[in-house]
Amino acid sequence: MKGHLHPISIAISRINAIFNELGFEFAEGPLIESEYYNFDALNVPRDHPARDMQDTFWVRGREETVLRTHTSTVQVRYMESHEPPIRIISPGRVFRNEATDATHEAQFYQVEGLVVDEHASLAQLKGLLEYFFTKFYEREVTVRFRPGFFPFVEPGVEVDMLLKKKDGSTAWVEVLGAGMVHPNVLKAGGINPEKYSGFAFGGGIERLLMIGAEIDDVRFFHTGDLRFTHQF
Ligand code: 2U9
Repeated sequence: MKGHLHPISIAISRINAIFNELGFEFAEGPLIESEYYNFDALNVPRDHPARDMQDTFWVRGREETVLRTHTSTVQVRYMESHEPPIRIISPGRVFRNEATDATHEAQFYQVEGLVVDEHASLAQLKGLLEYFFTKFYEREVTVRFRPGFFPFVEPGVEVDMLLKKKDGSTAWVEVLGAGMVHPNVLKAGGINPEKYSGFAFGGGIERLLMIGAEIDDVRFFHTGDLRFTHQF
């Protein structure tokens, strides 16, 4: 059998293509990051549990250096060097120091998006996500927001999607986190929060694929078992 792309690589290409058409630019950044870009600039408090050794891989022998826990780092760096309007999409590998099970891996892939403009709104965010999911899953998708808390956004929302399963039943499933970019985060990126607003979203790429293909164990993606990868 001929070799082919890994399902995560296929997903990243498709995500980039959908967002590129909407005027989003692809952005990437380092996997080894400073504590500043990973936490401080994102309004994560000094005493937040996410900074614990149990949740974050700290790089031994280097001060204030981590394996990035989200790709939000890329977005802060981009804001520093670009003026609004900003529209970026940043898929990439992230790391969490936690035990592995069917829904957790110590490394996984995230996709995050960021829009900063004079009148960016939650309504635009909802429309954008509905459009994206409808394209990505190639079926009509409805999205709903529930209140959620993440330090880098205010208000924050948990994003659910109404999905028709293979057996014909429908259910709301949680797919992403999102919200309006916190003014402190805009400021850290050198953007005036009085003039501009922003929205952002983030989620796991394995999770997006697991939901679409009804896969029940995230570890399948990283074992290198060709019987799995060849199904995509
Ligand atoms: C900037 C400002 C805000 C991105 C966001 C989430 C909410 C979120 C999790 C989903 C599952 C991470 O993969 S996960 O563990 N993410 O819930 N992400 S808002 O917010 C940003 C990003 C960049 C400058």
